[in-house]
Amino acid sequence: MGTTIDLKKKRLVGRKEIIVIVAAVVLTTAGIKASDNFFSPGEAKRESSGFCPDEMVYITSSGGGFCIDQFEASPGGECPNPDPLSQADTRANLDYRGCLPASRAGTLPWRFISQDQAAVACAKAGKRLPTNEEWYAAALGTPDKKADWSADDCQVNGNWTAQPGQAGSGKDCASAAGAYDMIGNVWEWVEGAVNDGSYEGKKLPASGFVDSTDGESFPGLTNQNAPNPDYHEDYFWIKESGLRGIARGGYWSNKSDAGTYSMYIVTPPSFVGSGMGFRCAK
Ligand SMILES: [Ca+2]
Ligand SMILES: [Ca+2]
Repeated sequence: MGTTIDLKKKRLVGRKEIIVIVAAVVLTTAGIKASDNFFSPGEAKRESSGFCPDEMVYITSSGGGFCIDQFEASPGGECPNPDPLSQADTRANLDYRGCLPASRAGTLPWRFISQDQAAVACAKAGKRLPTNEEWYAAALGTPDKKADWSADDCQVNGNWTAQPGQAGSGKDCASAAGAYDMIGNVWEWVEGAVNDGSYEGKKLPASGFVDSTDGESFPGLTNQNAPNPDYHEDYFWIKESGLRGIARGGYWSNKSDAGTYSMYIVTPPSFVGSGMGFRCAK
């Protein structure tokens, strides 16, 4: 059986744009659509330089790759409340048509925003909250020190000049993909909720130090006795009754408990707080 694939591309590089023209895609193999081919992981990776908007970084994933904000989200320039200090401030921002979340170094993270409101904020920018797995993939490679935090490290011990600090303050707090502050500064809402201790039918372990993952970016095992250095001493908090939102990474005061494996599944999706923020994906 013959397969003919004729894929010609030209790149036109403008000021900030890379326009990829797929001149011809001819697939004669039954069952393979052109879109499947174009967005296969390898293909998407080759296009990564032009794949994501400037304020996002590209994450390789088995699902085909995606973009995530490089920084914790902050209220964009048109927002009436650049530093929300209450849920009412957040409501006013979301109700203002021109107010979109931004991803920029040197801005304060948008706090006092619930998980549900964070999803709205991302949608206004044509984005969405990252899934739990996407957030974890984007955080991989972030250096996670267990002591002696400096101003260049992730903020987990009040080690920047302000709490929370401006996004990107710690020059060494970047993941392998180049996303900043995935550990510390503010917790970050991700998509999804846990009901009575279970996520999509799977019972999650009790609160404790992380001892493994379950292959889906949740802890598979935890222990109540000792931090595990192989999991960067990260801690998993969960309330095993009721509906709980999911936040990741820790905040400015969690010390070594914070990290890429750390999760906070304690508050309902409606919760807002001073140490809880978000970032968007698309
Ligand atoms: Ca963070
Ligand atoms: Ca840690």
